[in-house]
Amino acid sequence: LSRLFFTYQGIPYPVTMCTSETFQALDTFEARHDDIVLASYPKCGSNWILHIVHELIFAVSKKKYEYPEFPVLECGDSEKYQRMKQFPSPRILATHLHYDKLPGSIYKNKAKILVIFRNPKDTAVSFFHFHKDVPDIPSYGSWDEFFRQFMKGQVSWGSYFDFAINWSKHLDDENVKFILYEDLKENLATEIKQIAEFLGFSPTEEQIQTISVKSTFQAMRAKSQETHGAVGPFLFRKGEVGDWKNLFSGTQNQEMDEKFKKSLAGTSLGAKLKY
Ligand code: PPS
Repeated sequence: LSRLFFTYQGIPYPVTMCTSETFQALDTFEARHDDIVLASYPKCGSNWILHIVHELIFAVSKKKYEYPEFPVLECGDSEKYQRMKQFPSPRILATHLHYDKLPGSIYKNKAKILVIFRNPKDTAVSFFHFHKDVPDIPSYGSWDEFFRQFMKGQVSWGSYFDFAINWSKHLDDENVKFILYEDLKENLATEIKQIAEFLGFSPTEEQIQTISVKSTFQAMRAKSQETHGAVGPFLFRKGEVGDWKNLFSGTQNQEMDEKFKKSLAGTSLGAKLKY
């Protein structure tokens, strides 16, 4: 599996998506005040939030959001940050990076940041299926093997727990809004309304309802080939809370509970996660 990754500043990244040249170039990236950053560990729901923000922009501006780059900030060739200078505002920048690995201009220029979390058990299960199901991504062989590597942080973008600890100190920062996958599942319209308020958009109640209908798992999965190509149906796999119960053994459950207790239970994030 080591051929899957290259390590940059201590974190494994997928060789098919990231390069050290791009990481070096990222330091020169100039964020704008009206950039919208979506920060999440993989599989916590970033495509969901991306869709909601696209829809909100469309609702308030009537402009279909066009973005000619792969939406993850740290993926792609090292020239992308030059090209991005030409893009109209607001630019939406998804990222799986730690808070302190993002370019400082994001904080200096006070871009708005949505941080999306999902409980680590469902996140791990979603990540496992993604590797197993998508033909172009090497599979881990078995769930047990994936679980071992996930717990060690030997997966793309490293450890969920390190990512969580790193962001945990910044969830109440100015310009940061914390979002939970589980809250979106429970009350989509309310969450969309809060996201709109945070971004300074004022959609009507009717627009919020329309966006909610278009943002359910079923609606997004139905359109997933149109929006995400062949990978769509794998990306929008099941969309549920608690799917971990179908794969975790009792021992694995205990091991993750212990890891959670040791690393996150005392943090503000630990108290917020629906675990
Ligand atoms: S990625 O590859 O890291 O960008 O994946 P990401 O988009 O962050 O997360 C994918 C999981 O989010 C689920 N998803 C949704 N769940 C509920 N409702 C909606 N609308 C929705 N959109 C995406 C998606 O199904 C993946 O989770 P799993 O558990 O694998 O189904």
